Amino acid sequence: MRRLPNDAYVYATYRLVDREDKLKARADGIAVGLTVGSWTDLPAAKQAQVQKHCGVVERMETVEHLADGQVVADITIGYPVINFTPTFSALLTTVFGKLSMDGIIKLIALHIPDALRQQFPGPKFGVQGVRDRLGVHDRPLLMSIFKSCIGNNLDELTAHFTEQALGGADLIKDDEIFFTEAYATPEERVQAYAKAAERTRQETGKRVLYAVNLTGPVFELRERARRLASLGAGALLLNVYAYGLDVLADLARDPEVTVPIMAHPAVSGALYAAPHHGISADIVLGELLRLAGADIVIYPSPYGSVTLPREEGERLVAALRRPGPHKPCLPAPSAGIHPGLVPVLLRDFGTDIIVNAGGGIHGHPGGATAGGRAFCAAIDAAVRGIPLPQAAENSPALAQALQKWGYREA
Ligand code: 1AE
Repeated sequence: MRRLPNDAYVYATYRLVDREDKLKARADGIAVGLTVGSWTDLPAAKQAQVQKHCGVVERMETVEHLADGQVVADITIGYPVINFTPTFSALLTTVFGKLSMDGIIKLIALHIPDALRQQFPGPKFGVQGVRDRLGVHDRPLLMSIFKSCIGNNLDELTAHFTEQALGGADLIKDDEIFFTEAYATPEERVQAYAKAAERTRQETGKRVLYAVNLTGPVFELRERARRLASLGAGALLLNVYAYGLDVLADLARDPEVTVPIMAHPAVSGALYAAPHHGISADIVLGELLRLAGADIVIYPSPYGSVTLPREEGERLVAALRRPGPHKPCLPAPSAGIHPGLVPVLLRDFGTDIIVNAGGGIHGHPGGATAGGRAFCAAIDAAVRGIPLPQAAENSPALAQALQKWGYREA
């Protein structure tokens, strides 16, 4: 069979377990089975016009010999770009559809050539666009997560918003678990918080963006996203892996969705967390979310309550920033973050990040406003290379936070 040029293929690398003498047949089976063929010979698969759609085995490498005679191996398959439409349903079903159920196998690398990549939306705003909206370019951003939203009425929620805004947060986001509209609809929240944000701006001089949880039936999301943007939402929060990557992509493509989109990682652990199954975290939360158009990507940091190992987090962030046809996204390392962790977050992920905290703000002994101030002091100190205990001498809020949660120096 004649090979197409390299940039005419999507390359997927799988780490799998099999007998070494069976690897070649397994690789051929994947290349043909996920493109033009099946598990058995089909006459149609041999026809000339079909051949340009056939997958190719690019590489096979044994990584480890196991005691039972099997091996761990990496197999790279090239899938012709002409087989795809620019949708995640096409991409994922081809490279890891039924294959994801075929024994011990994990998708560990995915290379998409620019010709296909640029047909996906990518972020509309990216790092620069989000920073421009806030007018903040020289430090990490601070995001505060609403905690205890459910069961509060609009006045109570607005009071919580105001407390967070007064603490100095750049962004305030809904908790991803906030769905009920029994007490206040997203539309009501957006309008009430926009007024509250204007009031706090008079007091602090700081702009704050509210990221509203985009919820409801899937076919109503587009209209709702447009409406929330026009009512004054600062950003949209989307539980991407609950709704689907193509939902995010279609929102990102829509010119009337005029605000940044923040991807929450809810449910994604079911895809990436198993060591020998699923898809690597850097693909799930890095590569695919950027391709689909997330401006901000929330992911577990290496240090807090829900964690992702540091090397995996670094690979994920590299995928959000790698040069290519799409704008880079803002990483938001999250879960169990308190002010004492700010120096290590900056050390590992740089200053183009969002420091994102819920409990670390609301659990501050002085309340949410003091919690925000403690983070602002920690971010300022970390950017200037000042040890946190030294910075705490001038910030009672930071001193209280360090006393409660401790700290880690970079
Ligand atoms: C990785 C997701 C983190 C998240 O969704 C969340 O709500 C964190 O809250 P805290 O900061 O752990 O209280």
